[in-house]
Amino acid sequence: MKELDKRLIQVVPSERQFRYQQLEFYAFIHFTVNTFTGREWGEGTEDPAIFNPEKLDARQWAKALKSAGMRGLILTCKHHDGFCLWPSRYTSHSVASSPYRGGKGDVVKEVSDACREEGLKFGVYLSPWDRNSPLYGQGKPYDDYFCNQLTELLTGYGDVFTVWFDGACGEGPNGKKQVYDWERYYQVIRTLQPDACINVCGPDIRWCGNEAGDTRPSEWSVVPARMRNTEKVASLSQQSDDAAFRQRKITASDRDLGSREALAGEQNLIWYPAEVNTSIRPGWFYHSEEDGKVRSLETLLDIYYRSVGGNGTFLLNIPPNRDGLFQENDVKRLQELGDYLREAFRVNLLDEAELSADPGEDGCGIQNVRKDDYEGYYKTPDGADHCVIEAAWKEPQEIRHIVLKENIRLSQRVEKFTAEVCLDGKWQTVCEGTVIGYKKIIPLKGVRGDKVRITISDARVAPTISFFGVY
Ligand code: FUL
Repeated sequence: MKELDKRLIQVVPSERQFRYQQLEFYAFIHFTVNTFTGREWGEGTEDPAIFNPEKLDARQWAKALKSAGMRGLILTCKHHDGFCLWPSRYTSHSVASSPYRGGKGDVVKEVSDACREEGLKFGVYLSPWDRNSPLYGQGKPYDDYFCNQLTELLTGYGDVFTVWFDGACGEGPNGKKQVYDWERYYQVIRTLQPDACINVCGPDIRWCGNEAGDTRPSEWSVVPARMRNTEKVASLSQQSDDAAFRQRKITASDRDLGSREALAGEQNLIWYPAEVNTSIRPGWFYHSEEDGKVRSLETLLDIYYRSVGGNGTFLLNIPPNRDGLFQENDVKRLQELGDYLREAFRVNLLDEAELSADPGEDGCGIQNVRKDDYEGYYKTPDGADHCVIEAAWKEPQEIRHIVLKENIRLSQRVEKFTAEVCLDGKWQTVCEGTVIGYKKIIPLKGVRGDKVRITISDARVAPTISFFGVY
């Protein structure tokens, strides 16, 4: 076991993965000809003349996303229908053939500019599956076409924080399937935007395995390298237009990706953190008949706690309507969510608490956990794989959230912990958990107490805590 632990903590995030994780919460924007046909997957035969979002205002999107506390946006620059939201030099199946801004429009430019103005990161979704391109299914000629499009997107619109590759691989217009040259696509991205993560069918960020917002109770970031299996992802996500698949719950067999038991026999391990992607509405694209089906504040909060607060990131889709605007129900919900989160995490009660830890420091004292950064952190001496951290107040406090973060620069180490709250000498367990990782949020229904105790009872080599918050 000890030898295994030593091997596990060697696996740490790359700089780009480390930065990505800290974005926590960001948006997906699904927008294309489907918005105008009412479909989820286009055929590739749509007339560009139907694309005319006359009131498109990317700043309205960016402002609404910021109001929710999001830090980035990923735009479907080309979905499976092959229609390009920018005037690509390599196809006429794009905004250039549409009436939008008299054929002079460029949605990718408008959106990336709005992101920069509002301080959001900008990312691209480019579907490898293209139901319009006559080159699709021909091998290298299509890969050339795809790399040319990638190059346009990665050189024309400033910094890109991610390229999001969905694995869907169906037939093209000539009935043929394409074998994607992933390594070549990755090379283009690494060369042109070395700081960008490549998600899902890529080496940096892992798809959590469903599109419903479901999460694993223990979501590990150190997993077997064979998780990076694009074929598996491809066959899974190909079914994603099927409602049953979207609602699919993670089954028992998918549950454990990274416990010691799951990793013991694995030679090749990687840092591959989970991203939870789901839509604020039933569909990825806008359908007016779903205006009444915007997910509730309660549901979104629950997904937020389980994703951002469950060692993952949260990619929430908000589809613009045919005018090119977010519908008012979505705007309202985003604002409510942001207001709730800002208020919930406004005052860290730990600022007023006395803080102690046993065992004491290893040059990395407990007082470091008061600041939410990675400069300082708490760590036990190597080999001390457990610890107790206690916060105490002079007066009882009303506690609604406990937040814990590991110093993931030193890998993910905590295997088991409990959180307890004490009132008048009586201890009450409020959480028994496994993974902390990047961040663990424990939502409470308002528990009164004058002490909070975190007991880490099992960890790989020696646990670290980089931040502790009580709200
Ligand atoms: C899936 C696609 O097929 C859906 O249309 C959507 O883009 C989703 C995010 O990925 O695999």
